[in-house]
Amino acid sequence: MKDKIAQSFENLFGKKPILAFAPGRINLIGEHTDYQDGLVFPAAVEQGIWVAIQKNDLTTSRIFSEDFREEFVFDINSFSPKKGHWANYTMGMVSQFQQAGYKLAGFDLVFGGNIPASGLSSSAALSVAIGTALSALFGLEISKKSIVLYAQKSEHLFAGVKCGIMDPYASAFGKENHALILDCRTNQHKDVAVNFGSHSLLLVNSKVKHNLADSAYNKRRESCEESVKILQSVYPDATTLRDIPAKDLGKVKDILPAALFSKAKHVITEIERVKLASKALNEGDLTAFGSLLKESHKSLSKDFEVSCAELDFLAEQSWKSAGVLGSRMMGGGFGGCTINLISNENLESFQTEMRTAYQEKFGIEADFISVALSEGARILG
Ligand code: GAF
Repeated sequence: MKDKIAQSFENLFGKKPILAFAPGRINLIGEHTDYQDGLVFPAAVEQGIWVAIQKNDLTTSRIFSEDFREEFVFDINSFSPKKGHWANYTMGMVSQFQQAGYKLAGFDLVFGGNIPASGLSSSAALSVAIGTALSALFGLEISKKSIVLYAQKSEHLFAGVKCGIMDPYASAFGKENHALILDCRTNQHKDVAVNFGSHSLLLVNSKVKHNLADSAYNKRRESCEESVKILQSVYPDATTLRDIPAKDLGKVKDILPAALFSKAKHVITEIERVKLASKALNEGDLTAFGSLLKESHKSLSKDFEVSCAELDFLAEQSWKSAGVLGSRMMGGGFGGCTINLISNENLESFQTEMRTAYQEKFGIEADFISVALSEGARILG
């Protein structure tokens, strides 16, 4: 893919580019906690987005999407988001750099990737790859953390999704064979060596992406914010659900309306599950780790209501399959993938069974994606 993107750039613009890469991510556990200052446990994967870039002595930027086979041109001093357009991720990052006071000149850019499913955060990978590329092109030496924050803000302002920090952070800071426990309050992380021994992680791609996922995502975030406002009458110092102790859930239930309580309960208990999962991994207790995945799914589905029939089916089938320690929906929800922890000797039979069952139920052929935990964003030369 790297060579393809470089070649495509040379064919289009007749010069050699700088190449940047940023990976997609998985998340072991800790879903919908990042925008409530919680804990998450993601990792970067091998697949990602490549960006080829070079200056062009113009005040316009010409960007080409290898996947859409389409060019988009914008004036770097005057542009605005175009609803639903892939160019928003580039324009959004340019806008963030400019707002931070960096002077950019025109550039040409080609990008493309090999992220095999939705839910692995190709948008964050693209934004981080573009930020990494722009920083190198203009010799800006911007810190990874700033690029992460720009990517998050860019997604808010140009794509309209009020995402948390997890996805660009994992894409920027991933480390081979490690996941990262990220504290989304301090934006500090700890690398955690991950070795599942005789077990492996396998993603099952539901191949569905339900409409309105973005607006539903924003609504979930709003409902958490609404809960915090109400809870401030009893917890005056609380700024997010991170500040509500899990042991107080009984009390919280009496304060919040039922619909808000179930959402708040998910976030509060999911943060606890991240702590327990990290402890379980540390102690090599994969059974406990797997049970936490299952609890996480139930909470995301029943309490937070971000699953869908296809994901519920895949997770529930998986719980019944031989050799499976745990399974849950992964990422924002409403489609995408489940993440499964499976004994190596059952990997084959699991896929056969699951493919048949999913096909029979939904008429969709599921994809299976094995994942290797990998390095974060980088310049390739
Ligand atoms: C999406 C968002 F982009 C993340 O910030 C996070 O909230 C995730 O959904 C759910 O955990 O990937």
